[in-house]
Amino acid sequence: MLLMKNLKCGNKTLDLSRPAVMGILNATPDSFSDGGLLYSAGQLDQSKTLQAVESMLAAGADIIDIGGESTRPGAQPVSVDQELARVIPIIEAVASRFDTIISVDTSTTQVIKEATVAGANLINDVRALRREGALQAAADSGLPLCLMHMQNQPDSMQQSPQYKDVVAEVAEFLQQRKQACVEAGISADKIILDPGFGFGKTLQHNLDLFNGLGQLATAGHPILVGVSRKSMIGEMLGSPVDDRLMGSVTMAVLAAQKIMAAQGALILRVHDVKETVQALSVWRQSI
Ligand code: 7PM
Repeated sequence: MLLMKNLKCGNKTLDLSRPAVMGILNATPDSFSDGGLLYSAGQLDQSKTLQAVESMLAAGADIIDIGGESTRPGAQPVSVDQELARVIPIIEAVASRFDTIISVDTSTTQVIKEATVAGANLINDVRALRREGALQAAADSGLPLCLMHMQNQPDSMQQSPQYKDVVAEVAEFLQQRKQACVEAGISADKIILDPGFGFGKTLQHNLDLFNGLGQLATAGHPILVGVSRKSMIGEMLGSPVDDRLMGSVTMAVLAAQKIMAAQGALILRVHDVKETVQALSVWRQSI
């Protein structure tokens, strides 16, 4: 397949001739590393939220990923209404104030539909559009989408993840979901693939997948990598979630190197935009 250097995201275009950075905006009160940061007195604080977006954009983020469902193991499930109430006003506020690509981190059909109207430019689904109606809603949106691999469900995925060949199985799953998208009328050049680091994987599975990134990229789709502050880094360093910055940035640069060697395109989903952008800038100028 032809190498894609630009990704059309609604009325915006994402330059993928170099690694793109997706900054995480967490609209949940309970995420594992930054949940509740944007809350005041139990309510999402609009001015804190817009400030967080502004600072990620100033630091060089290409995309802002807005999510209202915590996929943390054991997290409280959110109702559709709750998820809508968390993300739609933020998408509207960000779309009206900033010229950036807005990604919506959701698996919920109604959220996909309303987010598209509110101004989202990309759909990021950790369940790879497997919920009822999600595939059709994504197809109707006309937006690009990220399909992520997850073994089991968030509440059980870390109990005892098992694979015979993790790289082959994840690649096969993503290929099948891509096929389902194409059959639903979504053009292949709108599809981003993501191995889903930490979603039903042991440290060894995550490392095998990380080393297999080049293989995954050979399908010709942009690859999204989310390792920022995850427990795989915590396990390697023996460090808690507030002490994983250097490990996260190191893995971001290594992912860039691997994807470049495979002539692929990369999107990095990160909490620490400034540090990641700086590291990538130094990496790019030194190669
Ligand atoms: C608990 C577990 C809390 C995992 C939060 C997370 C990804 C994503 C997330 C990813 C794509 C986090 C994750 N991770 N979307 N959404 N890829 N495409 O660390 O790796 O933010 S949530």
